[in-house]
Amino acid sequence: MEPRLVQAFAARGPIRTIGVVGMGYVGIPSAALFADVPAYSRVIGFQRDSPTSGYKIAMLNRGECPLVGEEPGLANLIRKVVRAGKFSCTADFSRISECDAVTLAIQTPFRNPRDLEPDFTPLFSAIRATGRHLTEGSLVVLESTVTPGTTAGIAREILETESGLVAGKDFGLAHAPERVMVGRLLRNLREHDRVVGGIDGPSTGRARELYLPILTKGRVITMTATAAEVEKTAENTFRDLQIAAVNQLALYCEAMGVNVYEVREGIASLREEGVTRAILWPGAGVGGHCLTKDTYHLERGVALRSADLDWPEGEKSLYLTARAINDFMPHHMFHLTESGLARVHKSVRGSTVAILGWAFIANSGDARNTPSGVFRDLVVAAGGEAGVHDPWVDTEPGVEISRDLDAVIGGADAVAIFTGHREYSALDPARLRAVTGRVHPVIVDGRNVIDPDAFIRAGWVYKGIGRGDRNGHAIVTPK
Ligand code: SAJ
Repeated sequence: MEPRLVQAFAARGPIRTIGVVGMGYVGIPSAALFADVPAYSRVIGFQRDSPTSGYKIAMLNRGECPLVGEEPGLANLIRKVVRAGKFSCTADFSRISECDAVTLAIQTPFRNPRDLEPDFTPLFSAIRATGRHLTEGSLVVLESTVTPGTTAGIAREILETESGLVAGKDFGLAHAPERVMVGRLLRNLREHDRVVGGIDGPSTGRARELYLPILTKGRVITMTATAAEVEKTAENTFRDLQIAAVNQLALYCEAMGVNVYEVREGIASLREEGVTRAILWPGAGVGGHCLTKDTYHLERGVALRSADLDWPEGEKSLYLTARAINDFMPHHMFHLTESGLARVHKSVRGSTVAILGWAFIANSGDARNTPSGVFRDLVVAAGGEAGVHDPWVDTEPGVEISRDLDAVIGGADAVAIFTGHREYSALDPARLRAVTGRVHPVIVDGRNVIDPDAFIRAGWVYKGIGRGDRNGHAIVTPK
């Protein structure tokens, strides 16, 4: 006798109508790709008609893309599927009842950047709205990054309570984490392997059936729902760990008078099969909305099962230590600035510090959880003046960001490079020193984008992350 859920899927027949809840940077390209699959007859995008996002409904129904920034191919694909009548958007969640499968891609931001508690409210209300209109034989897939245990736990409970149906018997439930990068959404969704985990075998199989048609190069990797949640949070935890490992090495190299980039080149040269070292790059800190939170999701997931965890007595989680090291880097940039100013008998108090780069990542306008913000707060708290330059970021609430480099550097006692924007790799040391109007201005390189010797020769006091070989240099007064 086939399990009840297999029978329910069979009675429903192949997936034809798909619901995508959350018209954001994941939901929109997903919906467009599903709608472009001939085997799928219709895709309905569900979006709350809220003051901040309701406008997307009308835009999408006109075949327009509401996402800002360059997303190759996306605008044309949306226009194509809307004109073909295969994709439409609505705020009417009762139409979930028409869907054979429903995916939810709702942001899980922090309540506030300090307390690292994720705000699941938007996601849970979307799950509730989905449950209210769920029908027998359908499939629900969570795509948001969540704490391991959420899909098979609270999400399942909400869906069952709202629908009166039983997960694993009347409807399928799975987790399929997104791993897209802004600027390459369609490519990532088509080409990245897709992790898919159901609460049971039939749910996994049905979710695999859902995603397979949109993959061009990627394959589907199946596992349980909780394993898929662990995989997603761990893939970013491991990246954060790799960055922390090289940041720690940079701090050690500074203390031992060594150039971390020479050391890094040697380590990276080990490329033989099985002995490769995936050494990344030290820097002024780790920002963004992935690496700054996913470790805490993973830690929260295991904390819920701590009774079953075997762990060395008194030892802190390696992953939380990595977070602490990466979060220390903007503080280290502040210490380098202080020691640079001290060499010319100045302190941060009463000094002007120019911050070059507000975005958390090079050549981007994305400033979410930027380390530059931590540094700016430290300068202001110490009684300094902070100016910010960034050629990519438009606006930031409460922060004045200038696109005029000379205006920000003019009168600066110190300049701190926080983001590796391409505009900062060709700075002219002599000209910039003249712009500061200082005899020995301080430059602190947080992304290894300038030539220390060129700036030292031009009369700057140089400090760089990982540059133990230069940070104590003799001060030169150009002729
Ligand atoms: N960073 C370093 N050193 C490095 C790499 C990054 O300090 O060697 C810093 C960056 O300056 C930035 C932060 O870490 O402040 C994050 O950089 P990132 O390149 O990891 O960019 P994210 O945060 O957009 O990470 C995303 C993630 N993708 C998803 O979650 C879908 C991550 O899993 C990807 O590995 C990463 O993009 C990527 O590889 O591009």
